[in-house]
Amino acid sequence: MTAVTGRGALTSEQAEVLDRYWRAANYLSVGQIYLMDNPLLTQPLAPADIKPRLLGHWGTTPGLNFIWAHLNRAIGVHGTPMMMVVGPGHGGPAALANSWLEGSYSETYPSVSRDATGMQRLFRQFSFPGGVPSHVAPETPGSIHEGGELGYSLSHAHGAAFDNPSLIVACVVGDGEAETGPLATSWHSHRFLNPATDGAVLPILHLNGYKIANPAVLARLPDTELDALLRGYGYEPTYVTGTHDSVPHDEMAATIDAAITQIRRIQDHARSGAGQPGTAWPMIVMRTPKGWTGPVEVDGLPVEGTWRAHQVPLAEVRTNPEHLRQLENWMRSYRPAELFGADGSPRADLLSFVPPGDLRMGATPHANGGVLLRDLTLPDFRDYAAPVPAPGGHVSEPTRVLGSMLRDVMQLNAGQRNFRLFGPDETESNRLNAVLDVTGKTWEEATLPVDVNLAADGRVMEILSEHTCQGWLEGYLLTGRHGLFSCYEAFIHIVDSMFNQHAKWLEVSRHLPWRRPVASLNILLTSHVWRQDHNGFSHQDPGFIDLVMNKKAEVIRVYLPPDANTLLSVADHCLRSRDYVNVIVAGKTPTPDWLDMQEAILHCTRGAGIWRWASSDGGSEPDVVLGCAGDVPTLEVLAATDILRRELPDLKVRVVNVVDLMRLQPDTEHPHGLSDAEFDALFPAGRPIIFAYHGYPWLIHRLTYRRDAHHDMHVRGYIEEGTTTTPFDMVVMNNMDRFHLVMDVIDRVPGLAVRAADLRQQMVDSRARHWSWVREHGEDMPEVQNWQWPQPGPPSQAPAARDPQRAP
Ligand SMILES: Cc1ncc(C[n+]2csc(CCOP(=O)(O)OP(=O)(O)O)c2C)c(N)n1
Ligand SMILES: [Mg+2]
Repeated sequence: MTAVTGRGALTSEQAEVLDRYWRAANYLSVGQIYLMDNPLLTQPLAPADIKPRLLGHWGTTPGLNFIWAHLNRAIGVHGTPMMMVVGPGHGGPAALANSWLEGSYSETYPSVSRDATGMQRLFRQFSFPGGVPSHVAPETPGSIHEGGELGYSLSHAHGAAFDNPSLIVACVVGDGEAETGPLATSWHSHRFLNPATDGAVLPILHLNGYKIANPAVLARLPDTELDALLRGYGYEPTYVTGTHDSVPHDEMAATIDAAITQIRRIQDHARSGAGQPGTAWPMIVMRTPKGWTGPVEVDGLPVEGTWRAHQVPLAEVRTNPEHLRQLENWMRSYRPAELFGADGSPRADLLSFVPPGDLRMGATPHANGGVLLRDLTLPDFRDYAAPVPAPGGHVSEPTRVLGSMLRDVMQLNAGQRNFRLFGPDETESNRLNAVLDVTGKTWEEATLPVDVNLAADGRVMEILSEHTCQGWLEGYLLTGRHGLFSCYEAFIHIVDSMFNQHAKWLEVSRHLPWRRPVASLNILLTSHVWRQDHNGFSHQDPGFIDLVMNKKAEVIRVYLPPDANTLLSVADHCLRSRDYVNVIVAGKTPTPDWLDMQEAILHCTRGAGIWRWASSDGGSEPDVVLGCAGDVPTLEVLAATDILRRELPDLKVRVVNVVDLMRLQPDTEHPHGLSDAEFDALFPAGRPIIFAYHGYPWLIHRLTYRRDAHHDMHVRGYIEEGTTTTPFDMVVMNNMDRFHLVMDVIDRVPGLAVRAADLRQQMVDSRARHWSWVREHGEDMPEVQNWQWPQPGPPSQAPAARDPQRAP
C-alpha cells in the first residue's frame, strides 16, 4: 500500500514526507478511538489499554487526514490562507489529530502537550466522559462547522468566503451528505461569489462510496453522469483516486496546485477589472476507500472500502484477542517509531509541510471569528422614528421603517464590508427595499434588461433556499462579520434544525474562553401569521418561537415589537449584541404607531410594562389585566380596551404589553426574566389576566407556569385556524378578536357576567355581524377597518390606512 502514482508534482522525498505525516495523523486517529494508555505502543497492546466504550467514526477519517496533509503543503507552497470545513464532521479524530500534529491543539489546550503525555491525553479525552466530543465540535481548533447534522458544509464554507478576498475555504463534502436537500441546493452558492471581492471555496467531494449502512448515490453514478452533474453545477471537476494499493500523493498535490492556480486566475482576472473570466471554479472529486488503511477484513467480512468501516471497525478489542491483535497490527502498520520520537513528539521532518503560525488550519483566526470581529458602525436609530403625536395617531409599515435604518447600516459599513442581508427572495416583499437604494442583490450570472437591483458586488443575498441563506449567514457570522436574515414567519421552520445546531454551537462556544464572541444571528420574521390573509393557511404558522424557547436561555432572545419605533429600538439592540440568536417578529403591513421614540426606548428597556395611557385602573389595583405580545394582539387588546372603557367605565382595566418575551420567565431561568416581585406587580394574582399572544397560546403558559398569577392567566393566540380571508376574520377565527377579548373579560371578572350581560350579547352579535359582512363584502366591517385609539382633542379622522409619506 505504498505505491505512489502521479504527475510529477512531488519529488519522491516530498511524497514520502506527506505520507509519513498522513500515517501519523491516521495513527493518532486510531489511537483516539481505541486507546486509554500505551499511546506509543511501547508495550504489546493489552486489554487494559483499551477504552471500555469504543466510540468514533473511522471510515471518513483517513480521507480527511489525507486532505489535511495536502492542504498543509498547498498553503505553504502558495502562501494562501486556507480554512477547512469538514462536512462529515463525525470524522472528529482527524481534525484533532491534525491540530495536535501542527501544534495548534497544544497551544489552545496546553495540558494536551505535543509529547507522550499529551498524546495519551489526546487519546483518552476523545469521546470520553469529561473529554471532547466525537465530532468536529466548537471545542475543535480551526472549525466553524460541527458537521454532526449533515448538509451545511458548502453553505457554511461560502458564508466564510464572502468578503474574505484572500481566503480559500476547502470544503469536504461527504458523498452521503451530498444527498441531503441543503447540500444539494448549496452547489449553487458559488454563483453568488464575487471573484473580485470575495474569497473562494474549493469543494472536495469525498467519494468514499458509503454512508452508515448504504452505498452513496453519487459514488455509484456512471463517471459520465457524475461529471455532467458537477459540470452542470458550474464546476470543473478533477478526479483523484486512491485505492488499497495506491496512495495518490502526487496526483493530489498536482490537483490542489492546479485548483489554487485556477482560483487565483479567476480572481486576478476579475480583480484586474476584466470582469468574469468565463472559467469554471475548480473542484476535486476524491475517490478513496471508506476506512482506507484500516482492517481489510474483520471476522471474515470485508471492512475497508465498505460501509462496515463507518464507525469502529474492530468492536470487541477488549474481549476478543483476535480483534486486539488486529488493532495492534493496524496501528503498527503506520510504523509509529518512524513518526514519533521517544518522547512522543512528532518527528520534525514529517512536519516540514506544516505551515507557520496562523496559516495552520487549526490556528486560522477565520475559524475564531470573534478575534476578527469589528463593531458595526450604526446610525442613530432614533433618526428613523415614526412621528407619533398621540398613541395610534400615526400609521407605519414597521419593516419599511426598519428598512431605512438597515439601508444606512449597509452604507455606513460599506467600507469595512462586514454586513450583509440574507433572505429567500423576500427583501422587497418584506418591505426592506430601502437597502436596495445603496446596494444591489448579489448576482454573478447573466442579467437581462428586465432585471432590477442586481449587482455583482451586491450585499443583499437572495436565493430561494432558506437553508442556504441560513448557512451563508452562519458562516459569515462565525468568521467575524454581521448580518440579518429576513424570512416569512411560516417558512423559517425550514431551518428549524439549522437553528438548533447554531444555538448549540453558541451554547458550547460561550464556555470556551479562547473562542471570542461573535455577532448574534439576527432573524427577522415578518409576513407573519396574522397578516398572511392573502396567502392563506400554508403561510400561517407562528411556531418557530416555541422551538427557539427550547434552547438555553443564555443564547436566546425573542422580541415582539408592537410598532415601528419599538422595532427600531429592538433592531439596534440586536445588531449590537453578541453570541445570541435574536428572533424579532414584526409586521410589514400598516400598523398604528403606539409609542413615540422616547416611550419606545423606555418600553423596550423595560421589556414589559404597563401602558398607562391605555389603562383605566388609575395606577391602582386593576379588576382585570389585558396582556399582549405582538403587533396584532396589541391592536386587538387596545380595541377591546376601548370598548370596555366606553361601555364599562367603572371597570379598572390595566394594559400590559410585552416586547421581550423572556421577561415572562422567572429571573432564575432567564437573564431577562422578571423577578417574582416585578411580575406580581404587573400581573397581580387573584385577578383575571386575559393575554393576547402572537403565537400558540401554550407558550405563554409554559413561560409563566411558576408565577402566582398563572392560575388567573387566560391566553388567546393562534389555535391553528386560518385560511385566505380578511385580517380581522383571522383573529375572529382564532378567538383573539377584540369582541372575544371583551367577552373573556366579562366571563372572568367576578360579578360582570350579570352586570354586563347586554354588552356580552353585543359582542356575540358583533362577531356574527362580522361573519356575514366579510362573506358578503369580502372585506372587514368599516367599524373594524376604521377603528382607531381615541385621539385627544376634537374628534379626529382615522389616520390614513397607508402613510402617504411612504411608497406602497
Ligand atoms: C442530516 C443527517 N441525517 C442523518 C445523519 C446520521 N448520519 C451520520 S453519518 C451518516 C452517513 C454519512 O455519510 P457520508 O456523508 O458519506 O460520510 P462518510 O462516508 O465520509 O462518513 C449519517 C446518515 C446525520 N448525521 N445528519
Ligand atoms: Mg461516504
